[in-house]
Amino acid sequence: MGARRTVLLTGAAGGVGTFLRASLPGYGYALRLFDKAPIPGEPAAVVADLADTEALAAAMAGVDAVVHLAGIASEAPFPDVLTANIEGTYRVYEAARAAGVRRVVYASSNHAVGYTGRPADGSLVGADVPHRPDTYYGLSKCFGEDLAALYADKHGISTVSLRIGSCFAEPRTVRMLATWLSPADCGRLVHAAIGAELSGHHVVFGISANTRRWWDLEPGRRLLGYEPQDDAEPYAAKLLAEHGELTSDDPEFGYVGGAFTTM
Ligand code: 15L
Repeated sequence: MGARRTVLLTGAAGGVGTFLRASLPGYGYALRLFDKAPIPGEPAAVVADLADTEALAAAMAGVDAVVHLAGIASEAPFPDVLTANIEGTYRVYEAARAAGVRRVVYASSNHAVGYTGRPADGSLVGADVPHRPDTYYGLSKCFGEDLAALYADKHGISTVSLRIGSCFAEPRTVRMLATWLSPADCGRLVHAAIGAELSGHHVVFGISANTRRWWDLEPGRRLLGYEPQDDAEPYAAKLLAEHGELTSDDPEFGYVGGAFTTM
């Protein structure tokens, strides 16, 4: 890799994409932006669908890594999820393979394992739990992780799949006091995932160092050197005054995927 690495950001107009457009240049990356929607203030961004093979191939040429964020970010009818997330992710990997790109950072989601229950003994949920999608959306993230494994084994493209919790400017719900990924920690995590010296496919949770977390951050530390700096706890008093503590029979408390398990 050259001194200034070029990173393709798919879904660059979205929520996480917007945070990363702000943070990644600070780590020294040159960003190439791709989204089906125009991005205000970014005239050089490629405005195209992932189904536009030529546009995707051109955007992929010469990049050092891809951060694949594009797709539907919540539950949706299966045909929509199929096109945007399942076919879309396949198209990204095919384009990466054809262009000789060796590293993908894949925006997976906690919803790939959303039906995983909170351990009764207070232990942490590891990144190695089996897939238990809570929605078609979560199922598409399981597919993406398995596709990443296939392209690692067959084509030598290494992927770090980030099972992102709740990446917003601030935690919005009581559940997010545990699942929040701050924008700054998101930048730290993606930077660590782009640069990590590893091969194969690896999965880590993407959350901040939240006092109330119950998903294991250790694999991210060990594999990537990801050291989150933020904690949702300063937002607890306000959110709890508004909503109260979660009860143990509430899916927001009991399942990794929270309310997605009831959608
Ligand atoms: C996700 O995967 C979604 O993209 C996001 O909108 C949040 O709902 C988040 O999960 C979450 O679990 O809070």
